Amino acid sequence: MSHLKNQNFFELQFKPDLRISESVLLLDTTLREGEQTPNVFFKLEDKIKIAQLLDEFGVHMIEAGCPSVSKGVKVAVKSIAEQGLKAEVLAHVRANEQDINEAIDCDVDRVAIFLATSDIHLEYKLKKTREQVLDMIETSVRHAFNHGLKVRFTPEDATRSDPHFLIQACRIAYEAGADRVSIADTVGMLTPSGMQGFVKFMQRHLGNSVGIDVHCHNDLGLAAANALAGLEAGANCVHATVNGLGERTGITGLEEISVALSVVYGLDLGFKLDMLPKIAQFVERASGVVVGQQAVVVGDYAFSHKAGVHSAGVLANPKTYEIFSPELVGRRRQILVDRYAGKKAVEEKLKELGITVNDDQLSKIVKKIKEVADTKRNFYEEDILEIAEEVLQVSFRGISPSKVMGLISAKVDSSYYTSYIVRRMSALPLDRVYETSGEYEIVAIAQAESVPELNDLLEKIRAIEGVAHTNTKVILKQFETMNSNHSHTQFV
Ligand code: HCA
Ligand code: CU
Repeated sequence: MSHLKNQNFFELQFKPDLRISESVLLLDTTLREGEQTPNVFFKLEDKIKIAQLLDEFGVHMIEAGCPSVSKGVKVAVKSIAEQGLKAEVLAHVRANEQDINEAIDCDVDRVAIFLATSDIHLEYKLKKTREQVLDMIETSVRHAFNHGLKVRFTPEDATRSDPHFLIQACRIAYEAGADRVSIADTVGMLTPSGMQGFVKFMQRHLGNSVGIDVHCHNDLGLAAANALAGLEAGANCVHATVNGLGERTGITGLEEISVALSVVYGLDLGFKLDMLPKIAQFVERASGVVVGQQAVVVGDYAFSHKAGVHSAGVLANPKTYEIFSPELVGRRRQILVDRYAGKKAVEEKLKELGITVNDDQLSKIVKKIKEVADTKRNFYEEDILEIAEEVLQVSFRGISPSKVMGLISAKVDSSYYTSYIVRRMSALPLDRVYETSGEYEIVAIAQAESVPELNDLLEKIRAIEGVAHTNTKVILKQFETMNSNHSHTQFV
């Protein structure tokens, strides 16, 4: 029952025959590929929480980890398999019986057995002949299948493998019991058209009884595009991680692929897209890998409009500059005011502050804003108020900035490294974090929409292992100084 929610946008792509089947599956591998991101270590509780969030979001498969990596990883895989999730739970394993037995101990639904098929991996990494590799595939897949596990086979570095050997390997895996194979673009070298050709080639030689996964690395920034191209060509499972985590530059992001499937292809796959900010934030904190401000869907700036022309358009009809509404993904749009702003944006901002003006006053305020904002990088809500006071010849002393600022000092337990705590704190939505001398080792500046939100942030800091106690000062008023240009807060 595939339908197009957004006919116009779709038609604009000049490819009305573009379709992705609504039976497409989404596999999340944040806990396996994502934990292969440099410096990432997920605690057991965090892994369970991430799996629960993903299950609630609606992913179809969760790749929970590779049990042979360590005892801790194995415990996590088993714990996730025991959660009774709707999603199919997988263990990622090498092509040997011991790895598979460890997965069997974990009670997972499926194993993803991976073994490289490219000559460069065979020669330098595996030091095995093609015959040996085929033999390992056959034996390991059969072993897992005979133990009642569903099996996916991943020819690692598939995209650099000899196509005929690749097909041979996949056929052997299929005959031994695998019902899916994964096109692993391990080094992220494909382009979208290359991926399309690849999927079609695989289908031509393997037939329709084998499901095809696409696993796209982002080394050239093409992971999401390649994944979509693969699905368009007929692959029916896509791999993703929250915030695009993974080895090196990561893989396709859950947020980008799930939203694209809904917005561009009009598919209703039952995902709770409005959970994305919460999931992204949880994984940001648990991983310590900060989400960029311009990240797709979940970045701070994803729904901010700045230039006057843009803001005016969006205020008249958000579709002028948004392909989907922020509410779809649980966000809100922001209209920014600085020297780029025009009358519409300023009028809107003043309205938010409870100030109504006539057209003449508005023009004067905008003119003055441009003058003042031309001299400095950061332009605050106080600045707008001050300008409005001057132009309107009234005092808005009763109006305080809509954001609450706090200066938070944290004392570090002597058995922890300060740098460890700073790193955890850096993943929180704080403006700045400083390591300091004196009684408190860390000082942070935070901005929140409200006092309860500031308290919430404080709770999160206190919850960091190793934070002994905190001391918070709420900032009542902020003053400009000679050097304020490099100040760090900006009211929007
Ligand atoms: C890796 C393996 C893998 C496997 C992908 C898959 C890859 O390099 O660690 O099983 O689909 O990128 O080849 O992540
Ligand atoms: Cu990978």
